[in-house]
Amino acid sequence: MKKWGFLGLAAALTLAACGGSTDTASDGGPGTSGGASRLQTVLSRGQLICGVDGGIPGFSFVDESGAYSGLDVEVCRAVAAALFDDPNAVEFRRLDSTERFTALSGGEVDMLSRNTTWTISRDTSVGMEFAPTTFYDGQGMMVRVDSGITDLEDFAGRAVCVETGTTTELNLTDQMRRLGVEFEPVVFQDADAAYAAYDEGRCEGITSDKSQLIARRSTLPNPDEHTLLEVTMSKEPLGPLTVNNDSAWFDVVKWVTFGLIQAEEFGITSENVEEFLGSDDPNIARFLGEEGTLGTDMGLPNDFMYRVVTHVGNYGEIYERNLGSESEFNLERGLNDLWTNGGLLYAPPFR
Ligand SMILES: N[C@@H](CCC(=O)N[C@@H](CS)C(=O)NCC(=O)O)C(=O)O
Repeated sequence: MKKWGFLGLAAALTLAACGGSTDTASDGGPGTSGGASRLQTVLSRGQLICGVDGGIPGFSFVDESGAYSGLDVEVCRAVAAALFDDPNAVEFRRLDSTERFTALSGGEVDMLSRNTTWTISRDTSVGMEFAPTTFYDGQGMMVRVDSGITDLEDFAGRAVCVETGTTTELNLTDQMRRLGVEFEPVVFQDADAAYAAYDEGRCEGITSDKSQLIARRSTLPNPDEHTLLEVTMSKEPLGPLTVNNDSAWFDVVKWVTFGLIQAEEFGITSENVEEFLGSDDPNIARFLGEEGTLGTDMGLPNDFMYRVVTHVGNYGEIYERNLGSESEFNLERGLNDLWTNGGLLYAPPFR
């Protein structure tokens, strides 16, 4: 653990961890700037390499048997299903918050699906391409129920555990500066160490995306002893991403993700997808690859979304399984509902 006693140093280190431009060498191809796209690399390898966190139940979690689960994991499986008709044709690589972007830009992974917030600097100077948001989140603060802490001002002179290389660290600094609260940031690169330190009482609060706090609370020895403050410090749109300058590959990840949302809007699920085959609705016929060339135009089989829905289901099924009513978290859809239900999930036309 590194402990920085004052904000200036912590902020400078944060910028070093999060900033910096990355040369994202493109290998080109149709829709890219020269050579073959990553899409060809992945197809010839016969397997997708997907960067995940692996420590956040509900999003990406690896159990003792080595099995991966969670919404982020299922997005990787959806891409593998589209490419290979096999949701298990994925190798998962666990990446911490600091190493995730270099792993992607260095080609160690094909994509990230790792609770990563879409920000302008990551999209531009860091050299990433963000696919559609799969979870609209916001930053929260967890404290012990018996701490008496009810708002951020109560942190004057108190310690907050936070992970480096994250938007979390930057937002915390901004918020506290705005409020004029002199708190003590206790900075970690490793999430397990951060939560262990919080649990041991070395910090009176721990801050992260609310989804992660809820998920991580479930892994603490006494979850009921911890609560989230009624405060949202930021917007954290989380979703998958690829590197810049390879639109052929980016398009695949982007449109598979949109496809999960569109399948839910059409009411197509893993249970009923067969009933939609031969549909008289040209939108559905195109979506499932029975008409048109939407898949082949992207370098995929034309029925790529049929494959995805058959193996993985639609966005709503993924959500309910991992975060919603069929999970231990029972999180309401809220912003993560379809636009037709008052949420923010909206896919452009498949035509
Ligand atoms: N969404 C934020 C935070 C992402 C992040 O890495 N958060 C840390 C916690 S602050 C994390 O996921 N740690 C892994 C874990 O909790 O297992 C970002 O993209 O910077």
